[in-house]
Parts: sequence; structure tokens; C-alpha cells
Amino acid sequence: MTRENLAEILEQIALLLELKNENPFKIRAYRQGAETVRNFDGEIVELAAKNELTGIKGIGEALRDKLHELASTGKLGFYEKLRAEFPPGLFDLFDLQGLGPKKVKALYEALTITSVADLKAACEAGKVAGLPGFGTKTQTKILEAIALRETFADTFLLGSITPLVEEIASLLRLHPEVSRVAYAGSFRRAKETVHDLDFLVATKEPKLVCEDFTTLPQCESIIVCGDTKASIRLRNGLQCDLRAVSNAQFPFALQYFTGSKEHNVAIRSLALKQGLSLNEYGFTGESAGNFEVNEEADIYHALGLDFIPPELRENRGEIEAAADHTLPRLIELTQLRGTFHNHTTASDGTATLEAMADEAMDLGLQYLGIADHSKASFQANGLDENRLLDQILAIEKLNASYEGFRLFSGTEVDVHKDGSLDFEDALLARLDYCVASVHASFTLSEEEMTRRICRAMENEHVTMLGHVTGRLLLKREPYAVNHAMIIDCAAETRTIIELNCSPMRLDMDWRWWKRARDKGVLCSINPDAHSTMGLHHIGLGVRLARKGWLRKEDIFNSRSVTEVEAFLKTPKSKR
Ligand code: DGT
Ligand code: CA
Ligand code: CA
Ligand code: ZN
Repeated sequence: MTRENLAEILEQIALLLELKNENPFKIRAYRQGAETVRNFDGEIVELAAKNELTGIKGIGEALRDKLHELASTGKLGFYEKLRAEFPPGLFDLFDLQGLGPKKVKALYEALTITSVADLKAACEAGKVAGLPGFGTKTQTKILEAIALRETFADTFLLGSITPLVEEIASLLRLHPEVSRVAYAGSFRRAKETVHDLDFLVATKEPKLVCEDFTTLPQCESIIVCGDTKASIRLRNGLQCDLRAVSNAQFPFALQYFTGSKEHNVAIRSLALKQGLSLNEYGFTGESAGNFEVNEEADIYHALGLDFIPPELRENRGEIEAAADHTLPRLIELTQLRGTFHNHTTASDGTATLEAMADEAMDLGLQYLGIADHSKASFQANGLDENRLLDQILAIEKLNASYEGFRLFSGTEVDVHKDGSLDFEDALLARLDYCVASVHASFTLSEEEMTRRICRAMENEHVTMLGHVTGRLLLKREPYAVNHAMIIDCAAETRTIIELNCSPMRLDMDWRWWKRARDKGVLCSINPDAHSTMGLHHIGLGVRLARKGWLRKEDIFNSRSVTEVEAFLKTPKSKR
């Protein structure tokens, strides 16, 4: 049982109770319980197992008993009984973009839809459009969501599988016959989404380690188990491959299985030109004996290259740069001094201003930028002018009480369809900074959308552009924008572009950052946190910034609080 398991089960209970039309207060208690569990400052699983969760705000008696049962036995009778009242396929419906409990309930009751397959058939037969609250537009949207789900059935978000990867790697490290452990593949390269995980171990007992790999607690089924490799499927559907090699082969296998394929092809042909043949086991060829390879870096050095960080291995110029010794010195998490674009309970966040600030301090940050939604985002409880003014005062007051830390007051102001902003300039001028984001009217043409966003960036008060394309990885396609023009406009107007590091956004996409950097555009690594745990995504953001070739000097929030204050006070044209 992990913290996330506990929280998810509480959330599922809330959904089930909603399906059953239960008392809304009861439903809300479970939902809040899930958030409390997620954000709890302490070893919540252990405390629950020992039944020591007393006097915690947001966890009443009933919830405490349930958490205790879950953490100590791994099961919850109440939840299982509740689940058994509904067909299991029903839960998949909640994963579809745009389908909440109310809609799922209506589909279930009116059309006895109990699976995604049922829903697809009903939409195709035109039955869903006729339901109250649905209509043809919703029906088409549901079909699109189902199609996306089918395309992405075997694709996972980098950010959401990271804890799982760490867990498996640390279990492998505990194996007495294993001397080295690494993960390779797209995960190591920090691709925003991955298809399968590739683990690698050095061992003298490959067969035994492969067999033990198939008995990991996370394993649901065994795909293959051989003498030197094994593949398993985890409970969440993710496939994990393991290769067991000798200690001498390990660096070569790590280089090979990290990929990308395109990078490897180019590296191998470079090796051939030097009379070396390279594969996953080692060097062969006339000059192979000249090199001693203990680490992966030794392979690159043998070829006359600087070590290439895994994030860059996409054959997009990194090999040439490594040969010229001009690889960028990539940003590191420890270099971040603060972060921007964060929400609080004032709009749709789950943590208060104070709690967000405390978490940022715990993370070792010097400053935190708040940017709650503006009034046009009414679905996210966006702030109107008065509430924003109140927040500015609350932040001033808090700042007076801090030493060595400060909050920056900002807004995530909606960009209207025509590119105008949801707040007047006079109000924006009273803020420390402003993130401008598109949250509605996604279907404009590329030209109109680009003009809309550029117009927002031309505003003197817009410090940074939020999530450039609005994409939700595996859920919602990006809206059409011309990245090249947006980057040019950002450079011209001295507007920072954000790297939104919410796991499902990772927007602007890593493929565009080098271009932005070369035009002098600054990047702000922004978690878009809606909870205290959300702040922890800055680590994921750093991985993607690295993948985008960004260095410390390209990252706005690597600057000290004094530098940031001075920057924000300077008119855009002089920055
Ligand atoms: P994905 O699709 O997210 O799992 O992406 P990768 O890159 O992890 O791909 P995967 O798991 O199929 O293979 C891991 C690495 O192994 C890949 O990045 C490069 C290497 N590799 C696999 N197949 C080939 C191949 O046919 N040729 C070469 N040169 N390398 C390969
Ligand atoms: Ca892979
Ligand atoms: Ca693989
Ligand atoms: Zn937003």
C-alpha cells in the first residue's frame, strides 16, 4: 500500500457513492480525505497501519478506521462491497475526458452502459445524443475520447510512472546476486510518454534474477521469462523488460537499450568509421582492444565524444555537439531557486496560500509565485478583481512574516478569444507578475490562435505565457498554434515561455526549446501546482528542460530572489 493507493481508493469510494446518489457531504468527506492523504506531512501509511491517525483535520473516525483497515490488511471490505454493486467495466468510463460521475450515472441508468465498448456502440448508434444533458456535440466528443484512449492504450505518462520505476529499481538493487541496476529506454531519455520500461542488471546469475523479476509484487502476469531476459506486465498494464548481463557488458547494454534507436544508429556508424564495431555487448574490430570500458561514458570517450546526457539522445544534433565539445551544460534541479504559476484554495487548488508557501520552503525554494485563475475560468472558481486584491493583501501580510522567503503575487489571467485579457491593465500592474493562458475557445484556426496568443504576449504586464498548446497528454490534443511564430513573438516582446510541468501537460513541448533558447527566450519551469504535492513536479520539469537543451542561464526560476525582483520591476522592453 502506498500513499497514492490509499488516496485513489478514497476517491473511488467518492465516485461510487456519487453513482449511488448518496449524501453529498459524505461524498465530499471522502474526496477531501483523499487530498488530506496525498498532502499529509508524515508517514501516513505507517501511521494508518498502526491506527495512529487521530486528531487529523479532514480525517474523521469513519475514515480513520477505513484507512487503518486498508493499510494493515491491504483490503477494505466496505469498498469491495460497494464495487461489487456495479459492473467492473463501468470504472473505465471515468477515464474518458469529459465524463464525470453525473454523466456516467445517466449512461448507466438510461442505456445500461457498463463498459467503454458499450458506450462506443451506443454513440455510433446515435443513442447517446438523445439523452438529457448530452446532445450530438457531446456524443461526438465521447467518440473522440474513446478513439484517443484506443490509440494510447499502451502509452503511459512519464510523470505518473516515475514512483513505480524507482520502487522496482530499488527492489532490484536489494537482490543479492545483482551488482548494478539501471533503467534505460524512453524513461531514461525523459520522453513525455513511454510504452514500456527497460531495466538492466549486472549479474553472474542471469536466469535466477530473471525468475525473481517475475515474482515482483507489482507484477500481474509474465509475458516471457528466459535465461537472460524477462518481460512482465504490471497491475497498471505497463510492460517491464529486464535484461540481465555480465558486469563487463553492462555499460554497452545500458548505452544500447537507452536508445534512441536513431541515436544508436548514428553512434554505430561513427564507430564503424573508426574501425570499431559496437553492439549491446561490447566493441569488436581491430582497435577494440585499445579501450577499457567500465562506465557508459567510456564508450562515448572511446569514440572521441563528450558524454551525452541520456535526455539528449534523439539524434537531433547531440552527436555533432559532443564531437565539437559544445554540448550544453544542462540545468539541474538543485539550481532552481523558486517557481511560478501555482494555485491555492482561492481558485481550484486544494492547499491554502500558507500551506503552499510552507511546502515551497520545505523544498528549499527562496520564492513561490502564486497565479490563481481569473474570473472567466468560472469552472475553476476564478478570482474576480476584489478577490484578487484581497489576495494581494494576504500575500503582503505573509511576506512581512517571512525571513529568507517571499511569495510573488500573480494571476493566471485568461486570454479571451480575441487576445484581450480577463483583467484590466491597471489591476495587472499591481501584481508582481502575470501568466497568460488560453482556457477556452480551443477550436480557432492555427492562424487565429497564434494571433490571439501573440496579442496577449504584446501586453506589457504579461510576464509569461502559460501552457502553450493546452494539450493533455493521452487525453486531449493540443490546440493548433504556430510554435515558430510564438517563439519569435516571445523573443520580440521579452515574454517568458513556461514549461508547464504538470505530468499531463509538459507544455511547451521539449522539441521547441532549443529554438526558443537560441532566440534568447527565457523558460520558467512552472508546476501549475493545485496542491502541495503538485510543487514536487518541478523535478519532472527539469528533466524535460534538459531534454530541450536548456542550461541554467535559460531558466528564469534559477535566478535568485533579488535578480527576479529586479527583472520583474524592469519594463519588458528593457529586459
Ligand atoms: P518506448 O517505445 O517508449 O518503449 O521507447 P524505447 O526507446 O524505450 O524503445 P524500446 O523499449 O523498444 O527499446 C529500448 C531501446 O533499445 C531503444 O531506445 C533502442 C534500443 N533498440 C531497440 N530495438 C532496436 C533496434 O532495432 N535497433 C537499434 N539500433 N536499437 C534498438
Ligand atoms: Ca521502452
Ligand atoms: Ca522495451
Ligand atoms: Zn491553466
